[in-house]
Amino acid sequence: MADQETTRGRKRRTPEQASIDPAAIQMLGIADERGIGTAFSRADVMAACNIGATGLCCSLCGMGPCRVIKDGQTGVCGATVDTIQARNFIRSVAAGSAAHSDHGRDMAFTLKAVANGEAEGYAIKDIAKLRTVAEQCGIAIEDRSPEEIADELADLYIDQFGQQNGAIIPALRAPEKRVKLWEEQGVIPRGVDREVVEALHRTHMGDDQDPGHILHHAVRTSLADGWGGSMIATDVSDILFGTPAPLLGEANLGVLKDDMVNVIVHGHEPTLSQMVVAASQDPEIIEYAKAAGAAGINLSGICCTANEILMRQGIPAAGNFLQQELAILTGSVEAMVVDVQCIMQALVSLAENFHTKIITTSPKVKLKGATHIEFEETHALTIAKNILREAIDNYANREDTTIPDYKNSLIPGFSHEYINYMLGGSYRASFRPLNDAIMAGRIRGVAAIVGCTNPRIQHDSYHTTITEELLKQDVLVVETGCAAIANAKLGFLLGDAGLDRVGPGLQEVCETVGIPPVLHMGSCVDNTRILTVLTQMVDEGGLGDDIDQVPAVGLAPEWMSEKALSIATYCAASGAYVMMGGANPVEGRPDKMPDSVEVADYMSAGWEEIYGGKLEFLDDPWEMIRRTLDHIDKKRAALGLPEYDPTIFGKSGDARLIEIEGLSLEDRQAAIYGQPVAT
Ligand code: SF4
Ligand code: MSK
Repeated sequence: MADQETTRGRKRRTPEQASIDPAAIQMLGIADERGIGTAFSRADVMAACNIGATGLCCSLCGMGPCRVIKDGQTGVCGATVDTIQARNFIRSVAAGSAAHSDHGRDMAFTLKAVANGEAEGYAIKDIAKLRTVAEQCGIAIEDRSPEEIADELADLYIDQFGQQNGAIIPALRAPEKRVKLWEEQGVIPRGVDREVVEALHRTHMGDDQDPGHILHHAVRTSLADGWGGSMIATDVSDILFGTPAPLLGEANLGVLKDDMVNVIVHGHEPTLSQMVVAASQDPEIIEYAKAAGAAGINLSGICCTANEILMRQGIPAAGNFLQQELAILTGSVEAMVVDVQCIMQALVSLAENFHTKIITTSPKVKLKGATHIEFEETHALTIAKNILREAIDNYANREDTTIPDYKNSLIPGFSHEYINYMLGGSYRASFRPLNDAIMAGRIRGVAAIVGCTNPRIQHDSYHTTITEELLKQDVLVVETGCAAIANAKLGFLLGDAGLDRVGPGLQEVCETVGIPPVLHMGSCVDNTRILTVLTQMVDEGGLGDDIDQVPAVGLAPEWMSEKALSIATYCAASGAYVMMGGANPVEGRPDKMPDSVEVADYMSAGWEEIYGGKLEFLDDPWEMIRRTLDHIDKKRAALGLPEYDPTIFGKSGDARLIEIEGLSLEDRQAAIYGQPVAT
């Protein structure tokens, strides 16, 4: 763990205190030697504001900003601490929901362009998913071309953003009981944009000032993300670029290559990055790179763009959020091509120390000092090739490089469709085996470990500590975002590697089905895949009739973005117990300001009473582990499932085969079936 006392004292942490990743540690050492700042060093010297960190500061109007730091104190307008905290929270949820959903909107417009032959280089890759999703949305599919179906689906999806009344269609995929609960509570999103706009309206000075009422709309705004914008983003990405299935990939800075032109794509939207992948395989571009003296083009990703192309094409991930600057520090990156979200402004000034070009591509995102090559679907492939030519031209400017010799293999690509198929096979695809394993206690429960990395927490340490311990406790782990990349670097996402560190029951399941104990399910928007898995587990039967009854927990141990707050809220409103690491953004000090914990209490006990799910913030990974297991065991007991007992499993799978290997055929049969098999 990081030396928190040292951090609070605003002294610098050592690289080993700042990260547990050896590649990151090596690069942080180089940054220190060269006197180059990174997010890690800036976090050390920039102490977090205690008032802002607990949501006690309001800057919504010109009478403030007001800092409410004593019990009973109000803002100039009379706003109380709980109102100020709730308003700050919903604004973050609205921003997170907007970011995810705008991504989904852009994907829907791309689908429309592809359906009408107006998007150069794209095609509909997964026609089966197109038909499934269209049918779910009530669109006729028989005797229609994929383009006709896609055109109608795109229109329907685009309408979900501007819809004014009713319910957004993807939200109706939730379990029946959950949809009914949302309807009763009045939180079914009417339209994605409407909920985000209303969140901003309600928090304008002089509007909604009842914290419970504000948080009610925070739920609706977040559901517009998880069961709306993000779900649309995932659907369309699968339709256009293919639904992920397991393949072999690599992660960490060691994927960069000394003798090749290194291009890193960073951000979130797969539209451009998929075209850069296609362009990098174009013989003309490869020849151009060779003519520049390189062995070829080496493409890799950072953040969720990495996840998008890793799980579909096996393009390696150079790292997660906190490694964006470290990649440039290797001196080996010719171009970092960024689109939207999680892009640090510091990249431009950091890159000035090297030859790296920072290329912005989104009409929504420009960085002062960066090269802007705007992306347009109409000639996407041409633009992608132009970007790669810029990078290749920059190869001649490369000087000394230090590429850490650390990378690990992984198997990403566990879409919910693939998990379904993998568990049941082509002809009886089903979640039955997973439900049965949970019901028997072979798998104790499921944990979704997701979200960012944050320089205020030792990089990757909470993700990996929690994952390692839960696996030992027979908890199946599913992951997305930067958490997945953190654990990939640890080797848990690779077939049978790491199974020796996994509980006996889970080990049996992994060996029998042939899966890693940690399933990589994609990027931040793909948290919707986890919602779908939970829904399908409920539909399968045996684990209750709604998501809140499934022995499952969601964790974002190193979160930092507003998107993470939106994800956490929609997961809690969907029935999940969600724990976030680090400081609670809506909780002051109970000893000094009892009123300053009311909002946090409401999001925990209050939401649990209404939605069966709750949201808590904890700064101790071991407490998160303890509460995860406690919650899973309580849910098991409520379902009447046998108490978790690791001693009764581990007698099948590979372990059993090894044990009986030396026995005669008869003895083997007796060991397996209890008696020799009659012939
Ligand atoms: Fe202060 Fe009220 Fe204005 Fe907020 S809205 S800044 S609490 S006066
Ligand atoms: S990229 S939102 S740091 S997961 Fe999705 Fe990673 Fe968090 Fe960005």
